Amino acid sequence: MGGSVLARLVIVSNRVATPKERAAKAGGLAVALREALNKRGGLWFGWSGETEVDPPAAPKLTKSGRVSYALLTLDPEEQRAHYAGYANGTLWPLCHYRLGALSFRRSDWEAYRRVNAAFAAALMPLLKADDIVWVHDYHFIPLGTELRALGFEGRIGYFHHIPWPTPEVFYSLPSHAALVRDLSHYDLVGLQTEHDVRALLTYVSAEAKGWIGPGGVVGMQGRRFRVVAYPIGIDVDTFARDATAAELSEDTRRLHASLAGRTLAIGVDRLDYSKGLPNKFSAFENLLERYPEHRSEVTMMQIAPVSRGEVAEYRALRRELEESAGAINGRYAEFDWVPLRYLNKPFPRPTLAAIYRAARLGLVTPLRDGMNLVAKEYVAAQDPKDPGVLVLSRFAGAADELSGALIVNPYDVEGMAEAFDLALRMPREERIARWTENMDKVKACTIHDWCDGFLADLAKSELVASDDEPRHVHHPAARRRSVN
Ligand code: ADQ
Repeated sequence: MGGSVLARLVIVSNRVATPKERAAKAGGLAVALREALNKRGGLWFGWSGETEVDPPAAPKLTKSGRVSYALLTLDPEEQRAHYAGYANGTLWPLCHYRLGALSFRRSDWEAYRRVNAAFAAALMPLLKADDIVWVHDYHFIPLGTELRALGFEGRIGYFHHIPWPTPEVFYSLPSHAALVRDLSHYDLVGLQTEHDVRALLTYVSAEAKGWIGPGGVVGMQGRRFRVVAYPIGIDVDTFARDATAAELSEDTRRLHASLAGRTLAIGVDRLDYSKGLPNKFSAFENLLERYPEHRSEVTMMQIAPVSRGEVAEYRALRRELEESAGAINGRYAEFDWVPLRYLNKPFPRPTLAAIYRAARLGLVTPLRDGMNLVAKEYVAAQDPKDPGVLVLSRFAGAADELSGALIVNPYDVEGMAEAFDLALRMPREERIARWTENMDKVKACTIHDWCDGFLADLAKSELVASDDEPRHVHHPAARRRSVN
């Protein structure tokens, strides 16, 4: 039953990178998805970024080359309840193990489902029977269910960009059973790491009384699907090229002039509580306190563009960080040295590449992260002859691959300060050995491999049965598919 790789691709994601978005601004993921769509011809469907009372039920259609775009406008209250409410007020903290920040309102959950139903109803008339549909992220977990209810029988895959929590955490969500039932309507569910896969499969067997076959095949409540880890990567060649080109750039010249020979430690994270920024600031302060030899010698730069400013937790975090940065600088700054540079704005990707390359330390210390692309970008941007050291939280998905990093526990502020000190003193041979180990991993799984791997597996998956009968594990096609 294997599908043709040439079937048209339909991508669904909350934000759509339309051609208007300048190439320098678009992230690696947007570029890779656009490439996949260009290769096969396709449709990119999502939210228009706009709200309007009584919005039209049909999306706005545009086309550029082989790619069509369909953008749906939402009612403002529905959009708030879907995005700030259930997606970012409930699912985001849940999946990042932050039960203290989790808020659950039935009205948000109902709006989340209604918005998914509206997206499915708007997409359905645009679909052809043999399209391959690839749904991205936690805003759209029920989309597969809704498309099936409208009669779509083609292949649908779902990729979850954030962690999948272990069952004990997941049970805190009142709607946990419905969400996993939603996953069962996809043919393929992709997660970032084997740890995430284990977490979901443990839930499936313990709570949903499903069976697990080889190759991540799952049978549950009359449906069958696969759960597989596809660690996301970056566009390593473009990033490394940008970083090399950046050596001669005006950005690099200005940066070095401002450092006046001091060592740079860099952090780049969306301003999000999952990224562990207060702990990172405290660890830097602890470094200056316990290792005075680094005072006036190291400058830390934290780039943290503001994100989800409409959610209360994010506004509180911003205030906390402003206070903390002010306190650290007030305590340690000299008339010619500011220890912590804290910036809230986004930068073009070539500028980011230049900053990564100039930094002797890359500080990636989230409390929890699906993968963390910054860790991989930092590695790709280094000068092979004189690379910097990556300090990486064990709770980032990237820690599974980047064994050459100094792995830290972000809850252990003093331990992190010790790792920063070790990194600052690390001899060049050890830096090269660790970087080589990391760079091999980054090259082994690029964003293109990730995209092609997921789509090849989705194209191979057996079409979903329209009835609810469980198909047997011993079905010959099932056996063929489960060997991989
Ligand atoms: P994010 O939580 O956004 O992604 P991350 O993987 O680090 O986290 O990706 C952030 C991207 O934004 C990086 O490419 C980075 O370069 C870029 N970026 C950050 N700050 C920037 C700035 N100031 N200017 C320009 N660009 C900036 C979610 C999950 C992650 C997962 C990704 C991909 O939370 O765990 O790795 O999706 O699946």
